Amino acid sequence: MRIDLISIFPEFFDVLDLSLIGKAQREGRLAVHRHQLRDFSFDKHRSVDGTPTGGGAGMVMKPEPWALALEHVLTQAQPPAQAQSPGSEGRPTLIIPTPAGEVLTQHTAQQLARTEHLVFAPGRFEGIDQRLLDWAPQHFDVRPMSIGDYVLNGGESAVVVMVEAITRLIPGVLGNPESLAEESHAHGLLEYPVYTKPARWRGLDVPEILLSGDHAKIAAWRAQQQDVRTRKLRPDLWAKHVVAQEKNLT
Ligand code: 6GU
Repeated sequence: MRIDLISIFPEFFDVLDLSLIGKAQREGRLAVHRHQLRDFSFDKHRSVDGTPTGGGAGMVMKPEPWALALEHVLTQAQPPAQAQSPGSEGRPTLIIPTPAGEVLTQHTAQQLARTEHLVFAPGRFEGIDQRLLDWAPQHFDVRPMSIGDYVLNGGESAVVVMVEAITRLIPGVLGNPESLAEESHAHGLLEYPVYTKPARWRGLDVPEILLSGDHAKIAAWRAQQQDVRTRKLRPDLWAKHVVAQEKNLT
């Protein structure tokens, strides 16, 4: 997978060189390219923002530096000779982080993990001029995306979250692929509680069933714990799960 990150703070993404995502890059499963948005602004101050037309607070990002940066990414990623026509398969996906976007879910992350090329365009200030979003579908599958119902100062930290959620699902990135099947949200439920040695710690015991060696009973207990936890902590997920189960039975 190729990932391009365009920002006025490209250093923000240095954390992606750490841990499993850094390892995936070194192993060639993933190529992350960072771009300084200001390199595509050519006025004296390399400015990327302007006052909102029509008035109002804050600043709005100009569309032209973004368009030039995105065109640069397109030419880097696909030599012009092989350029694909608009509407064809294999267009890169352009993710625009915004609290006004579709909220990222495990399902979306799984879908995005199967794409060849992701481009992230995190804005700062009050956001990017709407015309950039109106122009971009000529070249990209555009997806405005949020990571939850709260507001961040800029999209960069949301990009780090999204890249981590997506890239860990690429085959070979995670050490133990079995953890993917069992973790929270993989099947619409929260994960069961986990324990390690010692069996008794500060007067607290590991549930006895986990020491029984009876794998069927342990699996049943864990499934029941997932139900209990999800019902209690995430009634919204539980309601969806119940509906999905009813559909499967009929
Ligand atoms: Cl993607 N960006 C910003 N600025 N705030 C957010 C967000 C994104 N997702 C939740 N809040």
